[in-house]
Amino acid sequence: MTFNLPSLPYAEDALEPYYSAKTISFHHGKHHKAYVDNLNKLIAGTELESKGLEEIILAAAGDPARVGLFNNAAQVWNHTFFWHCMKSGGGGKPAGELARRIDQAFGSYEKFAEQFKATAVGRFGSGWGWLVLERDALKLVSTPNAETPMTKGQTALLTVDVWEHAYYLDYQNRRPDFVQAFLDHLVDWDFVTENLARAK
Ligand code: MN3
Repeated sequence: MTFNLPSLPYAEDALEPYYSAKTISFHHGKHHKAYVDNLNKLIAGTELESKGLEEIILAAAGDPARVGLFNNAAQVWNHTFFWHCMKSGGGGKPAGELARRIDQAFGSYEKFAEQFKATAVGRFGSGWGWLVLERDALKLVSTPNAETPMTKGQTALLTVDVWEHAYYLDYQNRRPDFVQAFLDHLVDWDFVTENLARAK
């Protein structure tokens, strides 16, 4: 099986002015594509060639001989998931069952947002900030580099990419401003709601 770069769920300029077409063009067209290309090279001619992406990630996780394979496969998954976490006109408070679950877990949307931001901004170096479901509990976690929640038995609900390539063209060194804009203007809560429903 050869993996293809998945199409974006919106036009490259759909998230302007909070996430520029220039950033998306490089982030999706160059960074995400490079992970796909590397993954295809690494599985070519191996027993993993016929496997699905999640199966490859779980097979390579924690294997010192397959670090490169894990990194590229997990980054393909993380980026595809990340693109769907955003939409034009997104952000702000969620509604319905998801809002109730967030209030229950964190006290209020405002407290959730504060902790999500602290988790994502506090990740030293490259990585990801996540809202996950673990044994029916909502949790905020961050992962370094390509690490992804599925290897810890957690279900990803929402993520923000905090590698510098994700925000440097638009926000330079201001990671907190990027995460704030992500929360206020970009999050697709319908996607998060679907992920939560699917996890049950
Ligand atoms: Mn990235």
